[in-house]
Amino acid sequence: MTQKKKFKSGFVAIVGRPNVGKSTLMNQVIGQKIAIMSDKPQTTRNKIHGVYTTDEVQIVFLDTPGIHKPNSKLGNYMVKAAESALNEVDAILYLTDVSESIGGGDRYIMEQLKKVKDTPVFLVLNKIDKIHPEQMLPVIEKFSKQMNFTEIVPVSALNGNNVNALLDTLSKYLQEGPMYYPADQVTDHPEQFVCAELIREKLLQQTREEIPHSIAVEIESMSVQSNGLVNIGAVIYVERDSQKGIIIGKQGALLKEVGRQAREDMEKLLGSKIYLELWVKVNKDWRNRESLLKTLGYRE
Ligand code: GDP
Ligand code: MG
Ligand code: K
Repeated sequence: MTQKKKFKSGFVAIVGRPNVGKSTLMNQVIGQKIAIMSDKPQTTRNKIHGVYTTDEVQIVFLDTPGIHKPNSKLGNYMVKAAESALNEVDAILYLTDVSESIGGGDRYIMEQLKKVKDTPVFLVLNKIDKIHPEQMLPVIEKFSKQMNFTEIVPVSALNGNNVNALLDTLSKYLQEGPMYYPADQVTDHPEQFVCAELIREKLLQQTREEIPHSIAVEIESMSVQSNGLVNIGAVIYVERDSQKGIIIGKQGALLKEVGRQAREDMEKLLGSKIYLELWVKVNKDWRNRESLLKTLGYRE
C-alpha cells in the first residue's frame, strides 16, 4: 500500500529590481492576469498574493514592489513593505534579468538578502530566451561571488521555459502545511487594489509618455446591488491640470475608453457585471503627502 504524500504549503516572496519580470513570472505561474505588467518600471506598488495550488502543494506568492533605495516617502513605504515580507516568508525568489549585468540595485538587494536568516533564497535567472546558453555560466559565477544561494534556477517567465522545474524545486523546500486558500482562489481578495491597478494600467497604456507615474487611483466605493451588479467608484489623482485634460481626452473619449477596458477586465476577474464610474482630481505632489498615502492604503 502506498502512503499518501503529506500536503505542503508556504509563502514565497518574489523580489528583484523593477522590470526583471516578477509580474510576468507570477502571471505565468498563476495563469491569470492578476499582477500588472508594463514596460515602465514600478507599476506594481503593493504586494499581491498569487496562489498556486496542486494536489500536493499550495504556494502563496507575494509579488513585492522592487526593493530599491527610496527617493520619496512613497519609496519608503514600498521598501518597508518589501523588507517585512522577506522575514515572514518560507522562501525567497530573487529574480534577475540574466541579460543585464549586476548593478547597484542588485547589490543593494543582495545586502538585504544577506540579512535574512533561515530562509532559502533562490537566485532565479530570468529572460534566458534573451541570451546564448554559453553566456549563462559567467553570470552564475558573478552572482555566486556575491552571496550563497540555496538554489540557482534559470527560467524564461515570458515563455514559461523551466518554470515548472522552478515550482518543483521550490516545493521541496516547503514544509507540511494546510491549504490556506480554496483551490480555485488565485488572489488574496485584493479586489479593490487590483481594480485600482487595472485602471492605472489602462491609463498608462492609453497615455504613453505624457502621463508619468504621478497618477494614483483610489477606489472610493464598491458595492453590490441586489441584482448582482457591482458598483465601483474610482478617483484618478493627477498632479497638474494639464494632466487632467489629457486623461479626460477630447469630449471625454480617453477616459471613456480607459473605463471600458478596465471594466471588461474587472468583469472577468470578479465574475460579475460592473458599473464603473471614474473621476479625475488634481492633487499636487501627492507622493509626499503622508495623509493621502494613508488614505490610499500605503501603510507602514
Ligand atoms: P517586474 O517589474 O519585475 O514586475 O517586471 P514585468 O513582469 O512587468 O516585466 C518587465 C518586462 O520584461 C515586460 O516587458 C516583460 O514582457 C519582460 N519580460 C519578463 N520576463 C521575460 C522573459 O522571460 N523574457 C523576455 N524576453 N522578456 C521578459
Ligand atoms: Mg511588476
Ligand atoms: K493604487
